[in-house]
Amino acid sequence: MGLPTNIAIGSRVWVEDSTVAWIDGEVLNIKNEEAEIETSNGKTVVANLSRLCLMDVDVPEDGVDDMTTLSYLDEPGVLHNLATRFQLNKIYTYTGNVLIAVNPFQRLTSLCDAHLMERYKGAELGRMSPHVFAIADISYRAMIDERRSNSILVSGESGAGKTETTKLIMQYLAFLGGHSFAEGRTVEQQILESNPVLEAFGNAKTVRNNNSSRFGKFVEIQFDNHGRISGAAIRTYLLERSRVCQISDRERNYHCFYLLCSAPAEEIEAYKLGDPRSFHYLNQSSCYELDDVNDAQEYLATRRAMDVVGINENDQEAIFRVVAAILHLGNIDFAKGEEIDTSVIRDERSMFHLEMTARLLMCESHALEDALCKRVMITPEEIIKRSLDPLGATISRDGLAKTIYSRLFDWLVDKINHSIGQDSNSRFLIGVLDIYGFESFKSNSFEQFCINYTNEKLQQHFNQHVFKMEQDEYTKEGIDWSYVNFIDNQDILDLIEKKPGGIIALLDEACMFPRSTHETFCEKLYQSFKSNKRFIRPKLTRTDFTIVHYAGEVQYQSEQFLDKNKDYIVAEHQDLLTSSKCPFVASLFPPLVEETTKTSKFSTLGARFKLQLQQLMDTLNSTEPHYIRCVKPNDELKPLLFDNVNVTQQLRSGGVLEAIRIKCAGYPTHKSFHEFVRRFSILAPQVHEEPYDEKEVCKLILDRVGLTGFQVGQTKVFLRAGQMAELDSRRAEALSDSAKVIQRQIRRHM
Ligand code: AD9
Ligand code: MG
Repeated sequence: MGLPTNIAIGSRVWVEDSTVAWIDGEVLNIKNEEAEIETSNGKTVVANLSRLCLMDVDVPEDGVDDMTTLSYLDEPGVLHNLATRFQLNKIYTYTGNVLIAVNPFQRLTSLCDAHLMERYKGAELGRMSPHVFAIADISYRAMIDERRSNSILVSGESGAGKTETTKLIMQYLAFLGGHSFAEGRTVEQQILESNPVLEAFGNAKTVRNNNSSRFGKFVEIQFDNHGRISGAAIRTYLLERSRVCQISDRERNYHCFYLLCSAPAEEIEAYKLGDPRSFHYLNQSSCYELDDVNDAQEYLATRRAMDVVGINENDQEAIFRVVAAILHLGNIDFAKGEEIDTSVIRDERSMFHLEMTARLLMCESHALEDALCKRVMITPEEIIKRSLDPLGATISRDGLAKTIYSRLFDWLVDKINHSIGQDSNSRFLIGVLDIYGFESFKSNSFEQFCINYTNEKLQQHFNQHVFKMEQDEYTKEGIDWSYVNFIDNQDILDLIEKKPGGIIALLDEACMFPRSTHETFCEKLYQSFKSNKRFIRPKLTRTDFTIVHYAGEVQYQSEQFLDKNKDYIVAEHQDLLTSSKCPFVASLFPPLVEETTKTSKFSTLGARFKLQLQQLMDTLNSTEPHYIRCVKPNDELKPLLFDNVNVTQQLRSGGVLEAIRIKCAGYPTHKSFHEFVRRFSILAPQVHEEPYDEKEVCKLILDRVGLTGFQVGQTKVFLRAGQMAELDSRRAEALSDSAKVIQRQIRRHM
């Protein structure tokens, strides 16, 4: 925040504004703690001094490539710099080693062509304009030179451009480490073509992004001793399962369903498909087509990409047959049976879809009907076949659809991994992480909880890294950093993942007790975290809870937490599909071994996710990380529109400002001796006398001004927060004094 002591009448300042986040203005008057400011849009506003930030008037008109060179590293300074550059199509900006990428929402061909890759190759960071290629290049160089693994972590909210950025990184790495003269399918081609395949099955249109990834992804690219790509491993996280059978208006289901409905006529005929409007899983939303996307062409492109990644013709046929089966499955409706609490297939039409589903999955239609409408209960005395009512049968149907789809997705990932191949001899890799950013909606469920948990983990990793980089710089410059405090988010992570006693552990416990409900679960949370300052019990509800995340408060609705956390497959569904005559379908449902039945009974998604996340963190911790923060300039998905308020929110939740806070806890301003002298020599006029030692001059100036707490390193001056502002205001005074002197002299000579 601002530094009241340095703000005087005439100062150029930033003042908070509800429409543009920060607006610039000039201080007209100061009374007590209140300043009167004339803003650049012609208004006069009054604001408390502590709410103002000084403006750096020395920033070049087209902004700076690296924001750490800004004299005032604060929110308005950062925002203004990004906005200025964005209007000039400069979408990339560094904050130290972190690259900030603002989504242009238009193809900027000059920013991603092959010639450009050539120019970034081996270029020193900072010689070329900021770019994703530069980050990929330093990662690659670091891997070769230091013989250690690197990782690039891409984050940002939905639609911010993570996936597009990830693809650019992969293209660049394929360019550097590719086998340019190789014949046939190369590893790098397979890696690149895995993207369209995974997108067809794991991406969907949402209100935030027409091509939203509904899963997290970590791609590990392996290199041989010559720095050539030798293998890859793709790990995916938490595919959104509910989308398969439930979509909101203006959104779509996974792309593959629409692609298949636009397939060539033979396939449509064989699978009895046709108009997507006739399928329940698609017609819950009125959106079927995407602007600028031709589903028929995409279908063929996906099939070609499948060829490249090594999915054979037979498997491709089976995959799309299963996709078709899911559409038919969704059209099976149930009606009340003759006996109470039973259900039957509703009508002829549903019967047709039941038969189609059975035919496509290659199982008996009677068996399918039973699996949907009945449950076997095993009691110590007897085995009872119980019927489900129509609602129960519908839930059972949707459960089956979700299970089949998520197994299909996992199969694809496994297949791609197998086909690309792992290089077990590879000693270094570059990992690229494309994972969902922090989410806070009106209603937040288990998915948001897991996503935000992920972001807490990554934020901690980021903070520690930024802090360590700062420390390294201090050590290099030989300055003392022992009293720089560092506060991280370990307390939130403890709240979530501590075992025993954390939220995930309590949820697992609740899932194990048959009598628990979301009410009892919440009650338990309220009791356990009564005095935890990261946990809030919201008023007016008995089933919500709020976590104070690093990026802000999120209120979670616990209704579906228990259900969504339970990771089981209904035994009837399992038996049905294990015995499918289609080897592909059967392979999606390998028979359960006794041992796994026992453990899987108590396996929960939360616990599994926690483990996956820990493995990811272990991998990341063994690499040298690089960060890219993607920013979405507006919610309309339009080019050239930069919404300050929206971006500020993202900078806050993306941890960019958090990193700045860490910097500010130490010495936020690092100025080379030369720069420092150039800017402040006016504060010690005698410095022009010989001998001229820049370091000594810097000390002299700092002495003169009477600052304390700063440090002078080997090549730079390190200033504490606010000291740059102090120096600047002294400089302004000195300049105005000397102007007065000159004026006086001029007057005297007139
Ligand atoms: V989500 O969390 O998966 O919903 P992402 O992955 O962050 O999201 P994505 O990369 O899919 O966003 O980008 C969204 C859209 O923005 C793309 O479909 C493009 O239309 C657009 N985009 C993003 N980055 C670029 C770019 N560098 N150049 C041009 C871009 N367009
Ligand atoms: Mg994405």
